[in-house]
Amino acid sequence: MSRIVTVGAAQLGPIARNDTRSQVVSRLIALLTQASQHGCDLVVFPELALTTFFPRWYFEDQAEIDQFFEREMPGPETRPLFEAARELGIGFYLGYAELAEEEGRTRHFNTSILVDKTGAIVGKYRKIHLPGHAEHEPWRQFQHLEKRYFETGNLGFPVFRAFGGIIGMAICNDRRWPETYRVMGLQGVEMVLIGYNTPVHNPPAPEHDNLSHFHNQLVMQSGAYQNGSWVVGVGKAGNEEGVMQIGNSIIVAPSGEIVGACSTLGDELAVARCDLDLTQSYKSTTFNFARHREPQAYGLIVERKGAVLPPE
Ligand code: CDT
Repeated sequence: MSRIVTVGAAQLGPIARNDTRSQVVSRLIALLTQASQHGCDLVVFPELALTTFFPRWYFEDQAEIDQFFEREMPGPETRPLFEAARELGIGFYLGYAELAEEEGRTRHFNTSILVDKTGAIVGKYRKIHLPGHAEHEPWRQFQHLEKRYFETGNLGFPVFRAFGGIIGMAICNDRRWPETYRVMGLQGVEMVLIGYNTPVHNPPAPEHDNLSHFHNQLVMQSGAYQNGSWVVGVGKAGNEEGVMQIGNSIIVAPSGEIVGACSTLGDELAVARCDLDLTQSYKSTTFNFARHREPQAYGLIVERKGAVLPPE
């Protein structure tokens, strides 16, 4: 048996601070059109795909920050993307900054949505592992103020029945945490979609800079293998407002092998035919959770946040 989902990893080159939403959306539609020519069912765009990665700057004026956020989805500038998806019969994953009126207040989330081939939103995820810092740190070459501009996601790690399978979402830093994949793995996830913005340079740990591609691949390949799931990771690439983004977008099979990859630092589409039934040989053998997991031994994972060392 096979259940093929043809996936396009739609990497984006830099987005300038002054680029309009309409300019960016036309780039997304160009990639969607290309994906249609390759027979794609589903296209994955990066995290915060409608704007530059604005948490690299410190802003005090909330109105200035809110310019990077979407108040509705689709809104007037993003609707053409949804219409193109419907006309082409392709679904997509899109990352964006979400401004929501909830619980009587304005809330800010780093969000992704899953849109089906009819242009309908069938899933939403709000980023849980927010990296970086909340206060201005002038010593850095650039800021990473996600902890200032976003709230921690409040939707958990849901999965969705879509595209003939079980699909989950995560955003950027989430991909470095095994819990992300496992919570979805425990819901039978067959394909995890991940958008990201990863700078080559990590100011607190510059000694890791030359390992940025290795770590990107390592976490997604292990997440795929250990949960018997496809993983599609799609980044921003190239020099965005003076900060180099890694790109290195990849499509990973449940074996952990990379079966599709972008090779440039610009807008680029990598395509792979992903058989969701390939997940079964992992989910029913080595990673048969029902048979082999030992949750009674895993309590610390949810009870404890930081490491506590044993007494000397
Ligand atoms: N956007 C985002 O989450 N970026 C982080 C930077 C961390 S630096 C290692 C990421 O995990 O790629």
